[in-house]
Amino acid sequence: MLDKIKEIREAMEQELREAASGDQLRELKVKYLGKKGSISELSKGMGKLQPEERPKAGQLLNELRLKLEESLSAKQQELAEKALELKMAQEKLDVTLPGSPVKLGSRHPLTVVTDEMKEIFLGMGYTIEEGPQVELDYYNFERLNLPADHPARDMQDSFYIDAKRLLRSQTSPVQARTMDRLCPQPIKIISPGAVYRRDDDATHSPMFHQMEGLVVDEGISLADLKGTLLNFVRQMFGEEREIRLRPSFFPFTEPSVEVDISCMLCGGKGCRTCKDTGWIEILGAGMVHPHVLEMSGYDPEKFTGFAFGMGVERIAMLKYGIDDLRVMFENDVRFLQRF
Ligand code: 2NM
Repeated sequence: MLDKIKEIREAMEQELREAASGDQLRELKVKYLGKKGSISELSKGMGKLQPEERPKAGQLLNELRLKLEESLSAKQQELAEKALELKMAQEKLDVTLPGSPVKLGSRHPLTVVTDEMKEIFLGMGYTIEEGPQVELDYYNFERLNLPADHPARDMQDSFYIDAKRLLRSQTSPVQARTMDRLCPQPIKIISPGAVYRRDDDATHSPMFHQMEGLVVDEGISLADLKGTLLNFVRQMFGEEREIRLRPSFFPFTEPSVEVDISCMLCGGKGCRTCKDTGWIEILGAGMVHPHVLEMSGYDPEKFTGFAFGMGVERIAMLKYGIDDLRVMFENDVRFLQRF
């Protein structure tokens, strides 16, 4: 029995030294410690020993079992360490290598300009109003004093959805809706947003953006309009800018004006952008027509108001010196990266 134990012990130690994988270790464990393993088999043979031999043999067998369990776990740890070392050597990272640059997107110039315009008017105490892009012709035309036979109502010029609805051709219907909602309170709003017209060339897109403004209160005058626009223009294009108002006509304002700014490229001397006039047209405006006020319930004897409207694309093109509107909607990354 003792010889047998010694024999098994030596074989086991040899095999343990030679084991090179987790699988082999598991096999050894089964071979020696399993139910039918060598050590178990020896234990079963204990009964056949002389009683005085049993304690010694039992002790040796126990030692053998413990020794094997210890060696197995030591060997297992050793193998795991080796595997990790190998893995780390193979997967060596050079953290000093230069990084590859991450491409960042940027805001679209129209977003940049729209935000800037909003900030300027918010700073003057305006609030922002939005409304539906699919609009009733009643709000888009009728409420802005455009009678049924007005040329701007031509089917050829707008995108009609059905007999009564169309894609709004301006943001003024937002202002008519706001007047309905707030009358008889005073109003001070801007309405930025997309508008739609059947146009498509280097200076016209079927979808573009407008920002209109509306102020209604007692005692509002054309001088308030002029001061407001001068303030806006100087914040947007520089403190040196001047404005000039020329008489014009819109069905929804009376009187109506077109507003020019002194050319920011030549400072007024004359250049290609201002066609040698020194002035660039940037927006339309006027005093809200008494009938437009009346249709929302405001008493035009008591309330007056001014309104203005400008194209966001046009402002952006002037600000960034862009001469073709279409680049705004082509999404060419080389163009967008400039902003
Ligand atoms: C413009 C020019 C002049 C305008 C008028 C109104 C309303 F609803 F109050 F009557 N909203 N916007 C207006 C006035 C718009 O765009 C060139």
